[in-house]
Parts: sequence; C-alpha cells; structure tokens
Amino acid sequence: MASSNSRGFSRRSFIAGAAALTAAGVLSGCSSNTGGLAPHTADSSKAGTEEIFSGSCRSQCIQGCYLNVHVRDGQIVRTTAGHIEEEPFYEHICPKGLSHPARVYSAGRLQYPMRRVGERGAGEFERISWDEAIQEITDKWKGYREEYGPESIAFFLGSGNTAVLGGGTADGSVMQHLQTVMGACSVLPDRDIAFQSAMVKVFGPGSAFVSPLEWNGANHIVIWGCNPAVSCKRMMHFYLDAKDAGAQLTTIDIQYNTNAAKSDWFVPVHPATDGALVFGILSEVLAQGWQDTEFMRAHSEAPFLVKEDNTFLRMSDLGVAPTTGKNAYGMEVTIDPEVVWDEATQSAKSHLEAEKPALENVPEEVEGFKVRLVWDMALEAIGKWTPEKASEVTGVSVEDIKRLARMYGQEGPVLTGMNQGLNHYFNAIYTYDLIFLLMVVTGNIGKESAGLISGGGSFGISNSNGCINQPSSKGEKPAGPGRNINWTALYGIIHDQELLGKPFPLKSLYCSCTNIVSNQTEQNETIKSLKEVEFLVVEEMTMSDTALYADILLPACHWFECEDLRVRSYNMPYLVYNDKATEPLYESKSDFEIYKMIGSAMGFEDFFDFSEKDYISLWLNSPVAKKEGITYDSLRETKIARNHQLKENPFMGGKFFHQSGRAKMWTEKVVPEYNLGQEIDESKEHLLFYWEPAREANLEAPIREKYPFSVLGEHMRTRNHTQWWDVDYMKEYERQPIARFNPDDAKELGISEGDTVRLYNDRGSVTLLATINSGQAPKTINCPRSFLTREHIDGDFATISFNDYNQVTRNQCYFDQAVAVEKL
Ligand SMILES: Nc1nc2c(c(=O)[nH]1)N[C@H]1C(S)=C(S)[C@@H](COP(=O)(O)OP(=O)(O)OC[C@H]3O[C@@H](n4cnc5c(=O)[nH]c(N)nc54)[C@H](O)[C@@H]3O)O[C@H]1N2
Ligand SMILES: Nc1nc2c(c(=O)[nH]1)N[C@H]1C(S)=C(S)[C@@H](COP(=O)(O)OP(=O)(O)OC[C@H]3O[C@@H](n4cnc5c(=O)[nH]c(N)nc54)[C@H](O)[C@@H]3O)O[C@H]1N2
Ligand SMILES: [Mo]
Repeated sequence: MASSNSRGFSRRSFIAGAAALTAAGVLSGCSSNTGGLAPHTADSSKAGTEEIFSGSCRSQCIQGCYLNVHVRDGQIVRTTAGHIEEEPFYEHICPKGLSHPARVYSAGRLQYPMRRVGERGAGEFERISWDEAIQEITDKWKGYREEYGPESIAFFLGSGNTAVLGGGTADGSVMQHLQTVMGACSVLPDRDIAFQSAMVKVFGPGSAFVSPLEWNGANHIVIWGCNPAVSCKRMMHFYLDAKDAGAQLTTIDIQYNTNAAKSDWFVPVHPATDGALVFGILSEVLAQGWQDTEFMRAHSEAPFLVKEDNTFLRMSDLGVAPTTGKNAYGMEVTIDPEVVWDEATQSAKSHLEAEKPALENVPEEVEGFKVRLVWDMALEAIGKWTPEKASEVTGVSVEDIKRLARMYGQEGPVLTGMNQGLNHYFNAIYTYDLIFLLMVVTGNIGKESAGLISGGGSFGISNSNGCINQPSSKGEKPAGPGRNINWTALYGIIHDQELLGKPFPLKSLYCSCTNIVSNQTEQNETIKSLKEVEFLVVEEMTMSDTALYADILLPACHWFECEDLRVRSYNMPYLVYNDKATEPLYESKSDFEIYKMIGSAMGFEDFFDFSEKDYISLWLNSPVAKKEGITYDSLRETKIARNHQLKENPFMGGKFFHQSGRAKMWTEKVVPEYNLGQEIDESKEHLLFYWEPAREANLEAPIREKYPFSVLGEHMRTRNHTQWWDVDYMKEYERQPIARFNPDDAKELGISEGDTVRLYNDRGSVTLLATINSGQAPKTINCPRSFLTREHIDGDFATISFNDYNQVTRNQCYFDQAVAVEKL
C-alpha cells in the first residue's frame, strides 16, 4: 500500500489555511500548543512518581483498546497497552492510542464556552461563561417548546464518544436519556446501515460475529471489502495469527492493499460488483453440486412455500390454529409455523415437524394453494448467471470465480470477514444479502470456525432501555423520544418546515460527538442545513468543521479527564472502566456534566438526579452483568470485565435468530426502513437472491461518460474519522489529502507524482495532490478521507458524494461517486 510520498508534497495549503483561519479568528477558544501544560499545582508528595489510571480509546474505530494512562505531576505523560490477565491476546495499542497526550494538550482543543459573533461557518466567536451558555440554550429551547412543541429540537448524536456517561450513540447513554426526557427528535446518521440491515434480515437480530478465539480453526479466512490493516488494527493481529495457525487468507478488494499483500491470495474486483461475484460463485457451486443441501433443508427458508400473495404458506392456512410461545429473546409471540413439503411422507407439514423438507419436486398446488418453493426461485435467479457472465461484470477471472466456489463449497470451514467497504454504495443491501446467502448455501455458518467476522455492535450487557427511560426521582416517566429524522430529510425539514406535506417546525439542532460537516454525504447540503437552522448548538472537544457553524459552542473535556465506561463490544469483549486521570483542562467539562446541566436548567432536574455511580449501576442492572458479577464497585477494582457470552458462536448448530430459527431467503412483506414518500419496486426485495449495479461506481453507468472515475475514500490510518486531526505527529505519515491513481490512468491524464489535481462533479470539487500506485485499480481513485476542509488545497472531499438512499435502506453511500479529473 502506498504511503503518502512526501517528495513533491507541499505544506503550503495547510499553512495558508491555518493562517487564514487565525486571521479570521477561527481558532479563538483553542489553546496555544502548550497551553495545557501550564504549571499545575502538583501534590508534592507524588512529585516525580508516575501514577497509572485506567483508560480506553473511546472513538468508534471498532477496536476500543484498553489503555494505561500514565500521570506524572498532574500531567498525562504517556499511554501504554493495559494488561488483560485473562486474555493477553486482547492487549493492544496503536499509534492513535499512543499519541493521546498530544490530543489532551492539543492546540485545537476548545477551552471555554463561546457564542458566535460572525457569519455561520466563519468561526468567529466570543467567550462566554457556562452560566450564560446554558441560559441562552435553555431560554431558546423553552421558547421553541412552548411555541412549537418538543419536536422543534433535534439531536444528532455521533460516534465521537462510545461511553455511557457521555456518549453519542452508545447504548443507553446519558445523551440519549436527555433526548428522551425532552421528547426531542433524533437526526439519524444513517451510516453503515446496509450491513446491519442485511444481517438482521438474513440471520435475525442479535450479535452475529465469531469470536477471534475460534479463527485458528478455519481452513480459509476471506477479508471481503474491508481494510483491517488500517481500520481494524487489532483484528489484523487475529487474522495474521490465524494465518500462522494454517488458515489460508484471501482478500477480495477493489485495490491491492496491505491486507492483500499479507494474504495468500488476492482477488481484485470491480467496485460494488461483489453481488455479481456471488452469483458467479453460486452458479459454479450448483454446477458442481457443492451446495450444503442438508444445512439448507434444516436451517434455512429454502424449503418454505410462498403463496401467490408473496406470504408463506403457514399452518393456519391448513386450519391449524396458531399458538403462543417465546421467541429467541424470551418474548411472547404468536407461533404459526411455515409449511414445507415433506419428502418422506409426501405431504404438507410444519417445518418443525417434517422429516425431510423437500428442496425439489414440490407440487405446484399444496392443500389448495398455488405455491412456489423458495429454493426453486433461488435456482432460477442463480441460473441466470454463469462464471463467465460474472467475470464480465466483476473483472474477476473465470478461474478465480471457480476457485472461490471450490473454497466455499469444498474447503470449509470458511470465515468471511466484512465491515463497511461494501456498505457505502447504493446497492449495498443486495451485496450483503448475497454474501450472507453464499455462507448459508455452502453451510459456512453456524459451525465451529465458520461464519462472520466483523466488529461493532452493542456489548450485549446493558440495561440500555432502563437508562434511557429512567423515571425522575419523583417517579415521573420521560416524555419518550420524538420522531427520527433521516439524514436525507433534514434539509427539507429545516427549509420547508414540513415533512411529507405535514408541518414539522424544526428550530434547533444539537450536535454532540459528531462532525457532520466532514462526515455526512454531500457536504454542501449539510452546510445548507447548518446555515438555515434557527439555532445550532455544538458540544465538541476541538474546533471541528461543524463547530465553526455553532451559535453556542460547548467545550467537552478529553476522555482521560472524566470518569466513564466504554461500552461497545467490537472485538474487545471487555467493558473498560475509565478513571478520571486528571482534571478537565481550561473550562471544559465532561459530557455527563454538560447533559446534566442542560437537563436541569430545562426544568428536568428530577430526571438528572444521579451521580456517575448511579448511572453506571443502572446500566449494569441487566441479567448478563449479574451473571458475570459485574457491578460498579467491582469495575472500579478490576477496571475491565468480560462478557463471556461473546465467546459463543452465535449460530452454532445452525440456530438463527428468526422466529423460525432459520436463515432467511425470502421477505414476505417489504417494509422500507424509512418513509420519504419514495416509490418502491417490491419485485427487487422479496427474493434475497437479487443484485443490481451501484449508481455511479458502476463502470457501465451512463454518468461515467462525463465523470470517468469512481472515488473511494478509505478510512485513514492515522485518524479515527476526523479525530486526531490536531495531532501533528500523525501528519508525518498522512500529511494532507491525496488522490491515488493507477499508473495508466495517470499517464493518460498527464499526471505525475505530487501534481495538484482537482476532482469534481455536479455536486462539488476537491483539490489535492496526486500520487501514483499500481495497486490502484484502473478508473478508480482512492482519497483516504477525514481531513478537515481547512486542510484541503481547495474544496473538500466530502462535497462530491450524493445524499440519497436505496429504496428500502437508509444508508449513506460514501464510495458511490464519480468524478472527472483536472490537472492544475
Ligand atoms: N484508523 C481508522 N480506523 C477506523 C476508522 C477510521 O476512521 N480510522 N473508522 C471506523 C469505522 S466507524 C468504520 S465504519 C470502519 C470501516 O472499516 P472498513 O470497512 O474496514 O474500512 P474502509 O476504509 O471503508 O475500507 C473499505 C475497504 O473496502 C474496499 N472496498 C471498497 N469498495 C469495495 C467494493 O466494492 N468491493 C470490495 N470487495 N472491496 C471494496 C476498499 O478498497 C477498502 O480496502 O473503520 C473503523 N476503524
Ligand atoms: N467520505 C466519507 N465520509 C464518511 C465515511 C467514509 O467512509 N467516507 N465514513 C462514515 C462513517 S462509517 C462514520 S461511523 C462517520 C463518523 O462520523 P462522526 O461520528 O462524526 O465521527 P468523528 O469524526 O469521529 O467525529 C466525532 C467528533 O466528536 C468529538 N468528540 C470526541 N470525543 C468527544 C467527547 O467525549 N464528547 C464530545 N461532545 N465530543 C467528542 C470529536 O472531536 C469529533 O469532532 O463518518 C462517516 N463519514
Ligand atoms: Mo462507521
């Protein structure tokens, strides 16, 4: 993988940008570089000695490493990997974790509350006191609530802090409690959704990931459309350990990257054509008879029968009254089992009772109903493909498609590692559906060392609902959350003050733990929203691109300056209790304190009548925490606590989380995840064996005549999204935005290493430096993303994406974008 070659790169743009900002006063409220290191009143008895506190990386890099925070004379001096007695296997730290002192003492940190004095976005602020800030926010909000109701205020909670006392989207965070108490709306980030949606659709809700403890037993591990060497560094250790233990490592990607270099086999594929690749693989699997028929018969919906109205034939159709029972979560549900054709008795039976559910030779009419067998429909869909046809669409050779078929069909167990690389396209939902189906058809799931690898998800331990809905100390219930606002709908609501023809007087937006200007699609649309919304509050650690637009800007402290509990599981199956290692610098405060102050000043003090200990204890009031014996006091002692359930293979024995216990292949009723009045072509959604190309990343898309290149923005090695932008060490490795070109494309465009280029389309443009790398696929460009606007030579990478969703899935499509290139 190319590192940004410093030869030919200039700092001019960054320096010029910084100077302009200072002149405009943008960096007011931020510290000078060593500001935070001003003399401290150190406890003289501890002078020179180092104390170690417990900490963790709380950004959403899907790793959540456990850190030791070393403090000397009241200063954070370094970080090291925390020790995990039970499983040293999980002890890691990466350069981001190692550079935390530079974040704590960064010049970019916000120091005190501020009020905007210039244009929105100009970043001109005046210093105000906390009392003034809270007064101004709550005066405005009380007014809006009185005039327009609680839904006139919306919260955007991002992934900046994955802990429960502060927390953006973390399960059951105090932030979510505040929103629920106020009855405020949520603006949904709508990121990374297709992967999760497809997973829930095919396997049912719940954690679906195989613990790294099982990986060594796999024959094959496929890194499919994700970039662990950069974006999941801890996981990369596990991948390489498994390779050392004998697993063959394969990378399927649109570019030759570090994962590919470390793999036994690299399969390059055209962008967003992985679904077509699966069809090619499946056609070969079937041609060779390598499908796992018995697994499908017992553990999938392949033998189910679909009636003319697209619903399943059920026992109630046969006159058997439904019963009630418990689903996989212990919830009372109606049970009306699906019917299959039982080959053994040649009769219609409940799938729970049939001896041998048929996968062929099912009568066209069963018990008076015209039916179609799900597996027959799957065969028809797969039958439209051959390895040759898939090869044409995907660019993968026929030989490689056949080799993948052999791997999945004959050489299991196979573990399939995915993350969000396939997610950021308009057709993502179909891609994931198909890869999951490949796992089901070949029986590479629900068995030891077979299944899905990824990160993310909740810890499976929390009393999240209890936290969010915690009654007041007087016993009143919270109002309950207001409506969810899809990201694509936000600007329309702000501008028109209505949604789908009905009034929606949204007046104020509160952003915490997120930098939406940089991180949501189609930046110019985002900026329009932020310019037009009546009152914008941003709670931030640094002067992010979003902070520049705030009417009131609140300084949040660094993670090491407050007590908290990191609660996302990722591939770190331990909760990590975070000590307050030092006092918050300047006037910054913890998210916990800020939310409590706002909630109380809004008149909801009885809902915020809790201490850190109370809230964490409530969060731990769950069956799993009790079973594990985890309490607030035990956590303060041990600092970390494992959820041992996460060791279990979630589908062992082919038990899926749907009520039928089977993996899905057919959707009875198409229910889109969002309603913005879109038209829905249901024919694409019933049978999960469906694929269509991406919108702009597709090589054949008409738009490619005008905009010949698709652009990937892989996540940066040295940042977590835009966090760490203010850490200078990291810029030694990734100094400023670059665009990576394939050598042939560069030649055709007349571009040499270090040239300045502009990428543009109808939505936006970005000017950056070119680098040339033969690992880059032709007609694609890769711009590692996460730079702030001020770091670009001109424009911003985030302006070129589109802000629109697939008909059923609310999913931001960061990589589905085409541009033309101009050499400057
Ligand atoms: N250092 C760092 N780590 C991070 C983050 C960060 O910003 N920085 N962000 C975190 C978050 S929230 C997330 S969601 C994850 C994302 O984690 P990943 O999904 O691992 O990260 P991406 O950078 O999106 O990498 C996508 C990979 O998919 C490939 N790819 C893109 N399109 C296609 C395609 O159509 N087909 C195939 N087969 N491959 C394709 C790309 O070439 C790239 O190698 O990373 C997390 N970890
Ligand atoms: N072009 C493009 N855009 C993308 C992606 C992509 O692949 N390409 N990936 C997308 C994905 S997958 C994701 S998950 C999103 C992530 O998007 P965001 O959730 O917006 O991620 P961050 O940039 O980490 O922003 C978090 C902000 O929270 C602040 N912060 C950190 N800690 C705290 C704290 O304790 N309290 C408070 N109040 N604030 C804090 C940080 O300073 C930072 O500005 O980005 C998305 N954007
Ligand atoms: Mo993400």
